[in-house]
Amino acid sequence: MDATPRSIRPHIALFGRRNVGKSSLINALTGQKIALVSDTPGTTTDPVYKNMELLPLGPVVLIDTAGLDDVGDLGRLRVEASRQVLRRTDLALVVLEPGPSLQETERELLDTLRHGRTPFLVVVNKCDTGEIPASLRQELASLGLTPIPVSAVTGAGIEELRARHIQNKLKDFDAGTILGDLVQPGDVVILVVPIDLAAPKGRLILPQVQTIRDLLDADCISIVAKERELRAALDALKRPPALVVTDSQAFHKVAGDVPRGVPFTSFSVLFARYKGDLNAYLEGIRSLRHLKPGSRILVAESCTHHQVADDIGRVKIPRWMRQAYGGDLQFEFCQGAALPADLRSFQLVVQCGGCMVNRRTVLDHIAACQAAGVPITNYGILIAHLHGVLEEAIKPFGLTLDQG
Ligand SMILES: Nc1nc2c(ncn2[C@@H]2O[C@H](COP(=O)(O)OP(=O)(O)OP(=O)(O)O)[C@@H](O)[C@H]2O)c(=O)[nH]1
Ligand SMILES: [Mg+2]
Repeated sequence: MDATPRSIRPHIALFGRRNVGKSSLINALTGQKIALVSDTPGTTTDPVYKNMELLPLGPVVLIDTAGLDDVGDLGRLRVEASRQVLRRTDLALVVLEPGPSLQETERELLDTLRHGRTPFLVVVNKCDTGEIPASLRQELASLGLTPIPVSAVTGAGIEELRARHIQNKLKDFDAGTILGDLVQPGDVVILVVPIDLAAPKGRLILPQVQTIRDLLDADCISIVAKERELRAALDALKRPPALVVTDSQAFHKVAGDVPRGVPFTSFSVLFARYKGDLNAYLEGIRSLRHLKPGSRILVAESCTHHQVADDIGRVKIPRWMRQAYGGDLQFEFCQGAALPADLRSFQLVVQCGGCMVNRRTVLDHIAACQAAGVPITNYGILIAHLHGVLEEAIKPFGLTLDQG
């Protein structure tokens, strides 16, 4: 908890053929020997994530990947893993060598990037061995691209790449605000945090900490109280708070104590909005009425956490869903940052909160579901709905479950 969470750092990934110097470039950019370098093609086999302070930008995640031209059965798996990284990247660095022309895999990658939305830069490494050939420059120019010459070995161009090009490309990167758009400077916001057996010892969980930080950034005052002290907290104020945010579990109790006219919502709704797309998730909730016996539901967990006896995704959600919509629902589970390639056989995807992955990853899942015509919602929104509190919790956003 000491460092900026990885999930809100911009993810910068390097892609290119084997041996072009991707790992060397990571080392040159950070000034540290963090990635393994050798002249044997295929040195990097799995994506390597590294939290870094990339000055002057600040905290980022740098991702080294395996070469896109790897061959053989294993090679193909590595290429697929590199492609998956692209789907959660906020800035892609395409690394080339000063050869006469682009190679097949490089053309394909540039084609994908030019037609997608991920910002990218084209970097030609090893410029100590010679200038960028005019033919390569022309080929790139015909695609509307200007290469940035660098040398990971001599350090030429590295400062320019880091301080100017990467900085420029990421200047619009926005980790977003959790509730900064709902409050005014000086507002008092009450956060209701139950401390029960499930609460981790000696600390708060990341969403609670992030919300407090977000309120400080918005020049607001946060009051943190357990549900039992909420009334006393309200009594201590001269005027009603601008907003009350509660853990979903305590929603009913809190609803009884919040004065009329004071908007209140849950952390799960705030984070569904912040990490995903609240409107898409509400569409998923509206689709629940179409569930039938035998409907297949995919529960997507982004991290491979240790399974506990009463696991939310594996145990509680299926149990509550079967209670609400019938015992014949079929549940499947997937883990990791990627969804299965074919989603069409599912009637619903339930995405976890994604607290360990970046927003780009979650938005990629939403886009994949929408492309397959499969509704998607997330844990927090579904649980709020199953507990009958969603309608109330989305009111501060001017939303209702009826619309759409
Ligand atoms: N002359 C020169 N050699 C370089 C430069 N950058 C990397 N190399 C050399 O190129 C070789 C490959 O470097 P890596 O950084 O391992 O390349 P990679 O793209 O990570 O390779 P894979 O992990 O195999 O895909 C090593 O021998 C490096 O020393 C450079 O700027 N100039
Ligand atoms: Mg490498």
